[in-house]
Amino acid sequence: MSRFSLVLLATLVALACQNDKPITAPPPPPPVRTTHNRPPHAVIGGPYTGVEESMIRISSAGTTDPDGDTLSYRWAADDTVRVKTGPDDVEVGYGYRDVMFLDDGVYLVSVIVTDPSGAADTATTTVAISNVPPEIHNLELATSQVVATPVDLIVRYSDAYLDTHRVITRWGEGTTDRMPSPITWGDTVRHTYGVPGRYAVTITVVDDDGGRDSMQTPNPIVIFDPTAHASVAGYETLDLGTFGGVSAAPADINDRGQVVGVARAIGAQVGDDYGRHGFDHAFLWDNGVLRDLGTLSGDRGSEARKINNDGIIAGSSWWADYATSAGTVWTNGDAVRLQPAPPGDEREKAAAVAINSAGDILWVRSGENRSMSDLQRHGEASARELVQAHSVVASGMNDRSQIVGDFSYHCDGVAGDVLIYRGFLWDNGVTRELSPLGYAPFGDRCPSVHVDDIDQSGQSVGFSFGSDGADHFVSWNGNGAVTDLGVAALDTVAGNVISNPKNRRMAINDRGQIAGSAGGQAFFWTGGVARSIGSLGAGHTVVVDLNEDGTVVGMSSTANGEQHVFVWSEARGMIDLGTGPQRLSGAWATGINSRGDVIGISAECVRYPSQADECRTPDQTRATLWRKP
Ligand SMILES: [Ca+2]
Ligand SMILES: [Ca+2]
Ligand SMILES: [Ca+2]
Ligand SMILES: [Ca+2]
Repeated sequence: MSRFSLVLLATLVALACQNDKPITAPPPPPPVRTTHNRPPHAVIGGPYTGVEESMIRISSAGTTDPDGDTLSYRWAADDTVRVKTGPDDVEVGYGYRDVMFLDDGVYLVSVIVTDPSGAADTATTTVAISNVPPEIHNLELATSQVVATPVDLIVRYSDAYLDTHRVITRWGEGTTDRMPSPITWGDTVRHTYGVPGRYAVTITVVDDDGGRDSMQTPNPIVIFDPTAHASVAGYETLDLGTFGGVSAAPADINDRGQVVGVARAIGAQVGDDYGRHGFDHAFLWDNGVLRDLGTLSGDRGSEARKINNDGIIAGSSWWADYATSAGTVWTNGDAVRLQPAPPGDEREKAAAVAINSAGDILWVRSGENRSMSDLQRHGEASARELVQAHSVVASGMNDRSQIVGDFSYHCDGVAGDVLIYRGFLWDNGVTRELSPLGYAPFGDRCPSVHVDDIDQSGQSVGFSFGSDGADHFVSWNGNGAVTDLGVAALDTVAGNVISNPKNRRMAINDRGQIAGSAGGQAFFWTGGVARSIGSLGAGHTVVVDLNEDGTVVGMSSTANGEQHVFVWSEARGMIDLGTGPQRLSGAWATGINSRGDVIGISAECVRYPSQADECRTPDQTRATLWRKP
C-alpha cells in the first residue's frame, strides 16, 4: 500500500468515527502519482449556538496545508432538509460559510478541505439550534354576531417555516378548540355560540417543539338573539333583521311606521371581492315584514334612503361598490332609474337627500371632486340641475319643494382646491343666497356657510362663521336674512380641532322649533331662546332630528362608556332609549316620525384610544326600531 493510500484510508476512518451520521463526502479523488504532496489540515470553529431560521457564520479559519497549497473548501451537514449550507460549488481560499438552520436541533456541520493533488481533510463541529416560539401579531373578531351563527376569528402569527402548529381557542363559554393549523402565518378559526352573552376569547398558538404564544382578542364578542323584544321607557324595541347577511341599517321612517334602509344579502354573488359578504340591498320594512326591494336590472347592490307617506321610496342602485350608482325610485315595488344616466367617464354616486309629500325628490350626485344637486318632480323620469356652481350640495326640501343647500365659490386668498361654500335657498327656479353672519377666519372676507334643513314656511337653519371668527348656529328667514343663535363649539378630540361634520347638525320643524348640536353640546331653540338638552351622563350629545311635536332624537354617551339613543322634549326632558333589544353597547339614531317612532342602528361601541368621546363608526350594524305603543 502506498503512503498516499494509507493517508486516504486514515482520513476515511477518521471521517467515519467523527460523526454519528454520515456526511456527504466528495467521491474519492483519483489516485495521483506523487510522493511529495502532504495533505491539508482542516480546522472548523465552534461549537456554535443559535435560533431557528437564523444564519450562523461558521469559520474555517486556521486551516493549513503543509505544502502551502491553495485549498478548496466544501461544506456539508448531517441534515440536508433543515440545514441549508449554501452553494454546492467548491470555494477556493479559506474563510467561512453562512449556514441557515430551519428548525431547532443539534446539527453536525463539516468542512472538507482538498488540495490540488486531491489530498483531503475534514473537520466537523456541532451547532445547537433552539426553537423560537410562534408570535401572534393580531386577532380579528367581529364585535357582535347573531346566536347560532358561525363566528370567524382570524389569527395572524409567524414562526419558523418548517414548524407545524395547533391553534387553541378558548371561546369564553367553557369550550376549547384545538385545531391543527396548516398555514404557518395565519389561519381562521370558526365557532358557533349557542347562548347569547358577552364572551372574551383567547387564542394560543403552539408549535411542534413546545413554543407557544397567547393573546386575547382586542374586543369581546356579543352574541345576541335577533328575535328578542324589549321595552324601554314605554317604547317597544325590535331588530328589523337582515337578508341573511351580517349587517343592516335603517335610513328613514314615514308617519305610517314604514322603514327603508339597506340590509346585507349573503351568497348573492360569488367569484369577486363581494362574494364573502354578499351585496347590500334596499329594504322596506312594513309591520314586521322585511322586504328586499331588489336593484335596477343588471345591478347587484342597492340602498333605500327616503320614503314619503305615500310609500314612494328613493335610493340608489349599483353594479359594484367602486362603480357609478344610479338614482333609483321604487313605486309599488318597481325600481326605475333616474334619467339621464350619469356620464360614463365620471364615477358618480347618486343619493336621495329628501322626498316630500308631493313625491318630488331631491338628489345629490357626488363625483370624485364635486357634487351636483338635482330636483326630480313627481312622475318625471329625469331631474334638473338646481344651481350653477362648481359644486352644489343640497341638504333639505319642504313640501313646497323649496330647497336649501351649499354652493362652492372661489374666494381670493384661499389657496388651492379647497372648496368653500355659501348657502342658497332655491324656490321654483329662483335662487337666493342665505346671508352669512360674517367671514371665516381663513380668508379675508370669505363667508363659509353650511345649511342643514328647511321648514314649510321657508325658514332654514345651519351654521355660519361670525365676524368673531367662530362658527355659529344660525337660522334664516324666507328672504335669506340671518339670525345668530350662538357660538357652535368646535368638535375636538384631546384638545385638537377635528373636522367632523357628521356631529354638527341643525334641524327645524314646522312650528319653528330648532334643535342642533356641535362639539358634543346639544340645544333646543324656541322663539329664539336656547335651552341645553344635556346628556345621558358623559356630556357628549349629538342631535339627529326633531319631529313636529318638538321631540328631538339623537345619541349621547353614558357614564359607563356606552352610547345610547335618546329622545328629548320640553315636557319630558331627556329619555334614555338604550341601545336596542340586542343589548349591544352602542346605538346611533337615524330618524324619527311624527308619531315619535325612532329608528337607528345598534352595534358594539368601540372607541379609539385617541377619540375616547366617540364610538367608532361600526362596519356591522343591526337595524333597530323603537316603536311607540
Ligand atoms: Ca498538500
Ligand atoms: Ca421549531
Ligand atoms: Ca418555532
Ligand atoms: Ca419543528
